[in-house]
Amino acid sequence: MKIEAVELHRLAMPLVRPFQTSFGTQASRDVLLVRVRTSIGDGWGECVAMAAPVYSSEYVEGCAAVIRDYLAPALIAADDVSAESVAGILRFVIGNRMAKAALETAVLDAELRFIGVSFGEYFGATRAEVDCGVSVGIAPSIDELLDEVQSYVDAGYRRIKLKIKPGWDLEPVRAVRELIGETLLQVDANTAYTEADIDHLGALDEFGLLLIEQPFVEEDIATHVLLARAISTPVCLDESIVNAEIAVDAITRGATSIVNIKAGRVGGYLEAVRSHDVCAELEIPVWCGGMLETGLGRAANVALAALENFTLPGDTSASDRYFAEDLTEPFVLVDGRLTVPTAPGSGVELRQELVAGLATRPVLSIRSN
Ligand code: SMG
Ligand code: MG
Repeated sequence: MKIEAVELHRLAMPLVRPFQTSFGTQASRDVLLVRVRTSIGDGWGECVAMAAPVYSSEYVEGCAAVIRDYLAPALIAADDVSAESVAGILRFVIGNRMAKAALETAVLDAELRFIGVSFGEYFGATRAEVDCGVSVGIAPSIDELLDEVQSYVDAGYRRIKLKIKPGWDLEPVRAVRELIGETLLQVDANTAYTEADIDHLGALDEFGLLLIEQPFVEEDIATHVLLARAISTPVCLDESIVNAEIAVDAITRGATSIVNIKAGRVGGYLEAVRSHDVCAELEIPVWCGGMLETGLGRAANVALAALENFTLPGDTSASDRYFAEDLTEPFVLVDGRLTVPTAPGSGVELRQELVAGLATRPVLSIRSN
């Protein structure tokens, strides 16, 4: 296909409740959507970067700038583009994986809509529904945390993930474990700890957690190896895993025995599928992470999570966990699961009146000059 134009849409989506992690609190999602206009039709992708560079070095304004100034012009200049060729065309730009992923997803959406194939079919999904977990932010008090967790258990979520940080770890985990009994439970530190905390983190072992996610900074594989040797709770990497090769390296070094896969973090769904495949070869289970996506990004995540080796429930929660009104038909939890869309491409349609109504900037259209 030929890419005729790339449009950037910026929206503000209020969250149903503020989400606090070890790196800060957000009350609203600063959403960047990308539409590609191509010779075979349009496609949409969602950029997962946060408003500020606090989860990763990428952030929304930076993604919009690198797409506008480098990535979109390169795609528009290419004679022939397919989803498979996007990564190669954009390789001259270092990093910026979340920005690249949004574009690749939009191109894939256009391509698959044209040939009538869904994301799930294209990725190799082996199930029609996926088990869902929910990520629970740091709360103002243990009582409020327990109320929130109970509401998710009542809604049917199959796994609870607690955000932790120094000063908010053993006590909330103990209280939640007592509340939820045998329900699957895991924790996510978003890099808030250091090597000096290894003994302290060992105290989590008594709670029978599925895993502890990313306790140390993303570049530090070595300290994760030390922790994995010191404690019985499985260590799982998120921020550190930026592509399939890094996943293999971290696994073979003993830093991670379960992997969180986020397509945006690894540069797109094609690389996410490759990451899934290499982990499967090494018999390492994976699960699908989340970045507070709208229904557009959620549709693709649910399709990814339907691959064989996604054996643990993902951070693929229902629309009402995040937003009062989603940008697509809402994803609704049924028996703790979400259904994989089967229509071509992402399989969902954006509610254009909402996309326009929630806009925070005019649409930016990048075309050849
Ligand atoms: O999409 O349900 C979701 C959020 C899941 O906790 C979640 N994501 O480190 O895994 C993670 C975080 C990153 C985003 S926090 C604002
Ligand atoms: Mg995480």
